[in-house]
Amino acid sequence: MRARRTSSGNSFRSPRLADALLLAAICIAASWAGRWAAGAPPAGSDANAAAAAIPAAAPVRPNIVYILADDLGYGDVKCLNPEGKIATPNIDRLAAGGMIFTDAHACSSVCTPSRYGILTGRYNWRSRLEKATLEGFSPRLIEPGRLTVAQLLKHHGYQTACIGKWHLGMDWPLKAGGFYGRDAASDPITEPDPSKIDFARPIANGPNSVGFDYFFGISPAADMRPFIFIENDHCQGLPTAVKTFFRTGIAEPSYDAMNALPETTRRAVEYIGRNAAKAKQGQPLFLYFPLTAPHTPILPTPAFQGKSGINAYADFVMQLDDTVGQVLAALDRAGLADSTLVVFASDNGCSPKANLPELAAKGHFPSYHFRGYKADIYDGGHRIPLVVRWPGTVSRGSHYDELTSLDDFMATCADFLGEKLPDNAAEDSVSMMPVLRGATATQLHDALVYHSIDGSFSIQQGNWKLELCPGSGGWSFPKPGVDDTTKLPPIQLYDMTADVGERANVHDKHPEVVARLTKLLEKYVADGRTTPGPVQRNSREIDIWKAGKQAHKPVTEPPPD
Ligand SMILES: [Ca+2]
Repeated sequence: MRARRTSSGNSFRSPRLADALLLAAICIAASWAGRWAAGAPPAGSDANAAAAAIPAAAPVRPNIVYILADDLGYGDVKCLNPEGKIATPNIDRLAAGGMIFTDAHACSSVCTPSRYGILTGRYNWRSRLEKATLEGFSPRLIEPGRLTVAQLLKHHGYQTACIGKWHLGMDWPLKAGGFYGRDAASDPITEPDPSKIDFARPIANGPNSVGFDYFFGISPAADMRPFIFIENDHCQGLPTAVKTFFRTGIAEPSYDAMNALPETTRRAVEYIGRNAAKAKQGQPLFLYFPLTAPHTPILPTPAFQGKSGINAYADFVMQLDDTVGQVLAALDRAGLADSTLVVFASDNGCSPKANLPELAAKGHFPSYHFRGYKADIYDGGHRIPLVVRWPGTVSRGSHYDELTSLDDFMATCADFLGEKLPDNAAEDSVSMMPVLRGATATQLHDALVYHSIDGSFSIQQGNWKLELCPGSGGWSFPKPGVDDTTKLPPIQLYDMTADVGERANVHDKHPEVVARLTKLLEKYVADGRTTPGPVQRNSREIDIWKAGKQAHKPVTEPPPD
């Protein structure tokens, strides 16, 4: 049941012919994109073979609630880390009612790229974002014409909403006319002068433009300007104040970051209640609920302050768990629990901002026994908690222990809808339906690719994990630009079965594995996809060695913080 490629596409063709074929593929794809945008009924296409490989089943349309924590570690939930010291009864209850994934990964170890992967089913590094994340005023990241899972579901009659932290960019109107950075092709984290932005005019190309009927939340991470709530395409008020919530920036005067999680939770609960009747009458709901916690600013409300007996981060995780409980209770009240697919995941690993020494002093380890944290190429960066509850489909108390990607969500939805995705959509997404239906010996992926904050690449196939950088690729030791890595090998190879903590770099003992995985990664990049299907074009030129080479130099100057 592995997703396998059936042809390499461009290895034997002349460049001109390859370009012509690509152009033809793009034209077909554009035609498909137009049909989706116009809301035309789905029709046959070349199959997404990942979905085609799945045994046929009658299409279903469950309600979907996707709760995405922000920077929650694998070891922060008790159901994955029994030795954890933070009580997470609601997430544990969700897991007990469904399936827990013990080897699930975000495609990246930071926020923006992981979200791109979840909503598009395409590896983040194929987008224009070479590294790092977007900021609050960054232009939209999801490419025009690219199909998202929200559009897919909307096309099948879903009510769709995004409530919470967007962090995928949107186009901000300028007082002088036009939009900031609409045509910016690079350097997406360069900030504009906020005084030039017209906050009273509609924002373009936000969540509403990629399939969400309704949006309420914030543009960037909870500690990034502008500190202001946005409803659909309008700011709620004007950011005439300056406030500090971990970082300093312009703010709407009444905005309080401590209120971000309670307010979005309240709105999510309201949304479920308000739309339950329509959901029961044939318009299922898709609520994408990306939380603002436990990302910085770590601001638990007074009701949770001190509750963990550990530190503020642990209190904040308890509040996050309570949010999960409120959503589950809303589904119960609305009579939707039995007809709803609930996903709980995190976009990347725990951040060192959680105050790791304080947590360790109480015996709590947010990355469990994995190496590293948020931003890193090590598993602590991208191996995340994933729980799926779907009564009647997913067995209670089940688990899946093979590699899974959050990017698999879109192909999974297409599969249970009975939809065949266009060739230029969800290129790296594999349906999880066989596993969800109980075939837990199924191996969904031949290999997975990971990406760190500095743009370093890693690929894992079976027990072997290859990292194309000398250090962490993120914030842990050896940190690029901070720690001298010149005495380290330029690459790392770990045996994740014998050495799950990624301590013994065995690249020199297994050159054949290094060569095989490198070749596979190069093929994945060149093909523009990892699922079977016609070659697709990446949104930028990709050099899998660039970040690692940059990190493998003597440190000559202090890095930016
Ligand atoms: Ca995050």
